Amino acid sequence: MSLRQRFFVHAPLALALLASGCERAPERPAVVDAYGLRLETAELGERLNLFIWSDYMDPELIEEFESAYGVAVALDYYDTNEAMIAKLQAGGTGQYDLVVASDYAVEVLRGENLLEPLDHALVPNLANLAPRFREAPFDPGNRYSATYQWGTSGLGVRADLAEGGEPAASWALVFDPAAGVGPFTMLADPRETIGAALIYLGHSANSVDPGELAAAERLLLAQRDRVLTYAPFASARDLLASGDAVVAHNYSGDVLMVADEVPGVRYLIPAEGSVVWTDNLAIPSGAPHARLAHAFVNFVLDGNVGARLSNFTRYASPNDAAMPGMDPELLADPSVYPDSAVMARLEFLHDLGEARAAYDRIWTRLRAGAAAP
Ligand code: SPD
Repeated sequence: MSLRQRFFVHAPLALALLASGCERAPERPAVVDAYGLRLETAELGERLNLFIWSDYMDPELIEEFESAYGVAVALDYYDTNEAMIAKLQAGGTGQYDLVVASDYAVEVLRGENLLEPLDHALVPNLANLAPRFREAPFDPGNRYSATYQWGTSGLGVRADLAEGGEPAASWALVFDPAAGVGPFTMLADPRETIGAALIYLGHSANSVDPGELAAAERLLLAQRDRVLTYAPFASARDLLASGDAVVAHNYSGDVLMVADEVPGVRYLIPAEGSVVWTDNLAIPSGAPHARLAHAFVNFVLDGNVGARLSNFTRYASPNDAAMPGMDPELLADPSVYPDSAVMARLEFLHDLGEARAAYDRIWTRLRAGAAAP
């Protein structure tokens, strides 16, 4: 039975005013969903506002949710956690019902009281999450968030265009001029790019040590003239696909999307280490349709939906119940599910608290072309 068939909407929805214009629209029916949860008419609203990274949701799943709950889903996009956080800090919380925030961004938003607690009674499918995603350090017990997808950050390479043949998995491809194999892009993502420089220098991607940060800034400034562009993930993907970039710093799934189309593309996790991350569904404080948002979280955590989501995004699923429906090639791909030796070299980003300002200053100087003090 398809997911669509499993949902039961009490009656067809008739939202438009009757043609006469003076008669009342028929009462909108409540919904009892596939999980036996009832959403009263007043809780449904007409639209779920989802703030999410682009190319991160299968449009067919959106259509299924819309049809099952009789609502529209409006998607608004961002390229970085920092852009999303800035918008919520500037009063955007009342504009969105759901946001997809990375691990450290959940910490930032939570610390500023910008998130609503999750009502677990409305999200029974939380039980589908693998245990490690139920107890993530940034939100133990899923009090405010539920993991959506996870992945790593690394280098997409065009092995077919690289000077000198198959490139080695190393940050040297972008930081050491002698090891370069062609034009390259760096992510327009401050934590990722400053983190990559720190890791190449042998430091933690979460370093707040002023000396280590100064060294990372020097490395990035020395690199800057050789960077084709600081590209958001979608542009980095396109530049790799076109061959304008031979190396592109990017997130795993976005490289793997290109690899599905262009045979010469590989995804490399540098031997020096890299970043591993989770992206998580969370409800902003004051969300206009918080009940509907809970229904969407529960829908995404359905095993069948979770499998289709990962099959679309090419990212790893946190959902144990999704495993049987996942593309076997994806499950077997070490670029998607790295082995334990590679995982041991990866690091999650954390909220840096007061040291956020130091990272902001480095990023601003780097992008503005100003020299370090
Ligand atoms: N195509 C959407 C990719 C979203 C990747 N999120 C990465 C978060 C890294 N901190």
